[in-house]
Amino acid sequence: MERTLILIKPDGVKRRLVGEIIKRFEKKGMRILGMKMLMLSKGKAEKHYAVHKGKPFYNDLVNYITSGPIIAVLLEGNRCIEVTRQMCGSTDGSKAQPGTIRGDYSLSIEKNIIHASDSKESFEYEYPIFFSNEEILGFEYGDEMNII
Ligand code: FUP
Repeated sequence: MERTLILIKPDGVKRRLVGEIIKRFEKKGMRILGMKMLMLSKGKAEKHYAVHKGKPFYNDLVNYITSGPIIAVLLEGNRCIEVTRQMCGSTDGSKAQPGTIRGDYSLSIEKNIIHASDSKESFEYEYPIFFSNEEILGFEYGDEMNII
């Protein structure tokens, strides 16, 4: 079963959107295998966003993601990488489709509420920055939900 990582960024936490966002993924049928609130260190933020190093927005991005608490969530579900990305919407909240998380709650490209891994490779790179393998709880949900 596919897994992905989402981060609720400092704007999402400060705007009290944590429950609203997690609710969407739960109701979609995804399993939460790990979840924590943390202040990201500068070093971990630079690692997480290494792919953007050298881009004009890189420093602001690192400063922003380290500016307040974030929520990291490890999710599991059928095709959940693509599905979470669709549910997040386009990067720029002012262009994201209504009905998506960014489309409903953001007007900004920088303060865009949420991060979600964009591929299996990204997930494999990103999740160890936030979770040790012992923190990923692969328990049975007792699923009547064959949808996932
Ligand atoms: P996404 O995959 O939608 O989160 O977006 P990207 O990986 O392209 O960008 C990562 C983050 O960089 C975005 F969430 C916001 C920030 N960013 C900017 O601030 N300015 C830009 O022009 C592009 C991205």
